[in-house]
Amino acid sequence: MSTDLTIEQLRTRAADHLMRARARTAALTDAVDEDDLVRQHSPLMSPLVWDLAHVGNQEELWLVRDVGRREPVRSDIDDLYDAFKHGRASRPSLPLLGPAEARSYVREVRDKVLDVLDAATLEGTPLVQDAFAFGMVVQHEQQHDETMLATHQLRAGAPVLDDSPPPQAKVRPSHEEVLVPAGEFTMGTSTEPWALDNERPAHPAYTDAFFIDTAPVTYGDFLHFVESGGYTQEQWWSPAGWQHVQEAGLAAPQFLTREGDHWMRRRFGVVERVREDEPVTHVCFYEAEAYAAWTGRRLPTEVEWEKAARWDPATGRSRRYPWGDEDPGPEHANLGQQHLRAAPVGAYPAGASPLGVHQLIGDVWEWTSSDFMPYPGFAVFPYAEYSAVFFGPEYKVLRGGSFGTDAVACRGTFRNWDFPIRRQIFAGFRCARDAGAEELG
Ligand code: AVJ
Ligand code: FE
Repeated sequence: MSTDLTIEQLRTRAADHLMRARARTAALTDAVDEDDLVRQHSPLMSPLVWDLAHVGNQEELWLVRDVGRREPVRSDIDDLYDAFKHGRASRPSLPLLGPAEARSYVREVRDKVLDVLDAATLEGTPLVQDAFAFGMVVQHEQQHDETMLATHQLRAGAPVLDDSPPPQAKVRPSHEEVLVPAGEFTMGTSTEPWALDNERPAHPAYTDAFFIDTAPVTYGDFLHFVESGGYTQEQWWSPAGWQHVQEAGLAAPQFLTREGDHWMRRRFGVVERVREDEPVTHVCFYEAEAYAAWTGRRLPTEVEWEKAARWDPATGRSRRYPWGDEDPGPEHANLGQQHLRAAPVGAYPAGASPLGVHQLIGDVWEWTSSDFMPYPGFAVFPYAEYSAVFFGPEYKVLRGGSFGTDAVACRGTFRNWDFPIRRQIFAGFRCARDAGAEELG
């Protein structure tokens, strides 16, 4: 999204994004029968029908009531769809709207929102400036679409989603790792109109020199660690990680099983051989950390990740994306649920950063070693429950988006976070290491 759109272009842009998000929500919820919509597929996830009405309720709160100053559509259900009032595990026992009611609710809200959008000035207050509130609601719906996609992955039963293969590898990235020199760069943003509060403001950030992998760690790489007994060797694990791997009985990435002499993977209902050159997916932070230690390396910090993704050594500027300032296209990155898996390493040479780091955007969310903390100068906007209440050491930052992340909810500055034990999300990682003095010449 560029800032120099006219008000009418902005209105069209917001309407297009609303429509695209809703088409995806509809596809994810129409793909299964009513029983599957109301059922809980995992205690970690809401029933799909909760996500559906929750998306509509957030849209009603922000766009119908707040921006539009219209009468509520259904204030009686606000409490049911407040994520802070009821944890995911308890949601199936709530008196939720049924599938037909939820569908008509989101339709009614959307009709009103399109009226509000037609009439909105889209300037004047920070909430409507550059159609921010519409952008925020679109991102919220796309984030829940990714969450619903994770529910689909957890769901038992026959495949129901379109599964088109990702592009093949076109190149082998020429180095396993690249050197990022010491120095400051600009992290975060003060200009990206739809950036969320935790991405702001732009500020100088310093790193020492470090090496970072040119590609995410693949299944082939990771399974060497598994097969060498890594999950039973305490020395690779942090104390918290070692405790977790034992308590949870982890032995391999989620959804993998050993069959004879090869590994099989269940992926959206399809059971297939693991692809060695595909980024490892569905590992928790502790598994990522242990693998990195086994190779004598570590996870990148969040600052290192963003510097590798955005810093342009030729100009000293930070780009919007690794490839430049253009919005993501299909040649740059595997985003938007176009494919139901990460693409093999080397599939997106056009998306590489100036330093030659590939696939930072799309494919898999990448665990960083950093806690989710506010940037210097952070200000809550427009509500504390998006980011601020989550700041602290319990959450680790993930970067870059996955094949299930829509481009509108994925920027070079975008920050995601989760508990270090979570692995139902589409998460992998890449490794980094300090640059020793001898390598700096
Ligand atoms: C930013 C992905 C961690 O799903 O919990 C959805 C996004 N916030 N509804 C989440 C979100 C409120 C959030 N993450
Ligand atoms: Fe939400």
